[in-house]
Amino acid sequence: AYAQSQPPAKNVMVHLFEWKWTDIEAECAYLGEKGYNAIQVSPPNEHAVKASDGYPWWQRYQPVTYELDKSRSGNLDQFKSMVDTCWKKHGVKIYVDAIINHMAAGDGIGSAGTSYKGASDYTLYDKDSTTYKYSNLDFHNQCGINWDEDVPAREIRDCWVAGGGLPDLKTESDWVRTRIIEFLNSMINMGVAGFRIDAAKHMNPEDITYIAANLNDLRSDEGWFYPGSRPFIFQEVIFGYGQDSKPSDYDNTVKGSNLNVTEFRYGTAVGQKFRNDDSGTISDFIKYNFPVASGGWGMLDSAFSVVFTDNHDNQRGHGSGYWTSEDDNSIGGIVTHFYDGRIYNLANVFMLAWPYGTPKVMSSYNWPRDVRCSPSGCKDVNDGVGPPSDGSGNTKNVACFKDWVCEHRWTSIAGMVGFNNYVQDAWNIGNTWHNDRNQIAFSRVTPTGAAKGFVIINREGYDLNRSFQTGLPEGRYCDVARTDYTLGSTKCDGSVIDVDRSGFANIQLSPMSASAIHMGSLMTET
Ligand code: LM2
Ligand code: CA
Repeated sequence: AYAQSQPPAKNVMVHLFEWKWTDIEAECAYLGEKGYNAIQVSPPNEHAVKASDGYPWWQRYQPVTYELDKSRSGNLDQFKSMVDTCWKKHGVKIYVDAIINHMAAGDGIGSAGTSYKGASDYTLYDKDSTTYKYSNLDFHNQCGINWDEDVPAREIRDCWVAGGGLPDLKTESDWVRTRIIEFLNSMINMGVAGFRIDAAKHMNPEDITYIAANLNDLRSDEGWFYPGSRPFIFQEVIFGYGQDSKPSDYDNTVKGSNLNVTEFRYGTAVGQKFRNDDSGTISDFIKYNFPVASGGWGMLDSAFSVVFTDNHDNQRGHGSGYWTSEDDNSIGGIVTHFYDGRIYNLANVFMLAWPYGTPKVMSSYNWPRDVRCSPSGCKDVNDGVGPPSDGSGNTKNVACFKDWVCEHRWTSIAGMVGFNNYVQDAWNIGNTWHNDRNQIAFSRVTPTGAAKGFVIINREGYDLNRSFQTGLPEGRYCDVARTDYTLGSTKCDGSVIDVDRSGFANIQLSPMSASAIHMGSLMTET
């Protein structure tokens, strides 16, 4: 008999940015096997088509209708099939990126062929032979946000975002709220399990709370979710100094379920420490008590936070990201992203090992970065480039490790998802060690003091050879940060770590690498 414990919970999501539904459906077998809990998918409803801008990724942040018929990721049947297969066959949930603050700018024809007129005429959908529309009555007056000053909440929430370009919906009105609730419920009824609320900072918290309270429970017919399950909601609120619309306005609880918030300050801290910017090193996480359950370092409580190293915006200088130089392409603002290679890999190992928030792994595609600086600042002139395509806006199939970066399949990152699952109830840290610079180690420990996992990160240009107290029971463990390990397997095709009777293990780590073992990677009892 093996002493493996069952994973008490799954908590990690991955953002498959701009993937097609068919590719996601196929990927769910892998995601399920590695222990991923959920996928954030790109906006599934009809969106603007910006041919003259080369079909940028951001066209999908301009909704035209609430029909799911034809987005760049695919059609309705493909969407439904993905939702169905991912959950029922592989236990992986789908979270939809919901764009409900605004509609498409200007006039045009959407991805499913529907024509629209900016801020005055959008045919949302037809139901029961009634046509539902947004007219000019449904939008706030155009005004732009002046980010150069201390910005009042009203301006952030009622003015038009993206340089004053995106018609801002009156989310305080019954008509608009009802349309949004119908839109989100239509997806819940297909089996969708949650939503990222895009631009939440640009809506009043009461509007989001109202919408959340009126969403259906998740599907609970045969094979779906537990009756009474509520959708998982996380609101995109980018913290900004001097801005009077802030993360702590949004960490509400509705019908017993927490409305989460994207905690951008987490990615900033992790980026700075791992990149060694801001004169800090990764030992600071231990020395200065990086938050565990409750807040710290200015961050919200863990139970309300969705955390990530980078997202689709800041990895290209949008959102909270910014470029600082054109000489060194690796300085992509304050966050770390795939371009940083091993640094990025280790930052994700840390995120998936440390007990704070709901982690989100970014899965990107490559694009030809070209950062140019002028006195007014730096910008990647290719920051709009869409996913790998045929040149006419049709997305290619995913091929990992080529055009598609697939960070979620990197050995350490994928292995740490299982680690994260197996240490869920060990929400504290113990056996901490650091070298005062860029080497750290810690155990994940339950409230009664039992260790469930142990991790070491060596972000130095030299080896780390040392005997560590892991706190774990004696046995042979598969090192999931260095091995493609199948949870539950008695085989480890890679690196094995032996823990002795008193919990010690001799560990040898090469430069820029990590080691991690947990109760789910215990292969044999001795
Ligand atoms: C978000 N969070 O609050 C998304 O994470 C972000 O990716 C979205 O902006 C934004 N909200 C609105 O949903 C992206 C992109 C913008 C782009 C918008 C709309 O970062 O650059 O704006 O989508 O497509 C684009 C143009 C901009 C233009 C605007 C309106 O880049 O120059 O402004 O459309 O035509 C005049
Ligand atoms: Ca708004």
